Amino acid sequence: MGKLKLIIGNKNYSSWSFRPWIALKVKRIEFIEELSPFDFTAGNPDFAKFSPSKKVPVLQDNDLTVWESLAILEYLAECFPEAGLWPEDRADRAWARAIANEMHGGFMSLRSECPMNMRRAVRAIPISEATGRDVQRIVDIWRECLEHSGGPFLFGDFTNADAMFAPVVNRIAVYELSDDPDIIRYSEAMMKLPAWQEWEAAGKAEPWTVEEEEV
Ligand SMILES: N[C@@H](CCC(=O)N[C@@H](CS)C(=O)NCC(=O)O)C(=O)O
Repeated sequence: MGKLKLIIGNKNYSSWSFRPWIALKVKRIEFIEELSPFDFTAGNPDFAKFSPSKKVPVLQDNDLTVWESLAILEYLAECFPEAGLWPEDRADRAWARAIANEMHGGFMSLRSECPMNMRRAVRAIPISEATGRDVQRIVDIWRECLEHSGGPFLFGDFTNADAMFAPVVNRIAVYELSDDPDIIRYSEAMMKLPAWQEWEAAGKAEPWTVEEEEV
């Protein structure tokens, strides 16, 4: 294995890029980062040069290209078994994978109504019933995991499950979607991570504004 390179989009908005990035940082896995900003109206033609899906994130390991955030997290877990990217216990591991997949394929309403935005001032907005149901399901998932593990992260230590939900932590905070004390405690633990702080500061300092993402 050579030096890993992670190609990401705008830190302020690219929720899918945030997932493998925060996992790599929290687990102190060395990697080179390359940011290729996206432009929603025209798309970024550069993405086609390195990404089979023309989307970010993409992980390059020498000649190997891995795309799709969850596939990247799985690859990292295989390459770095000592990092504990999935829980050690087999049942917990299955559970963590189930909720990571639920996140990857679901919560469309929340994702489209409340885009991740690291620099957004905290302000509630009216949300649809469908988004309310998405939030309730996420609250239930997190509470069940935290009750079982005791926290501070979903399965005790930080795992890929937390990485997959990291952008939702931002959405719940900036759109004021939950005042449940367990959810606030978990969100604070996530947002206090030095890796989180590093990403957020970089996102806030970016020059690009994507109107479609400003709700
Ligand atoms: N299912 C993909 C989603 C990737 C994705 O939608 N990435 C967005 C940025 S957050 C993107 O590249 N958008 C550019 C475009 O659609 O042109 C994953 O998990 O990585």
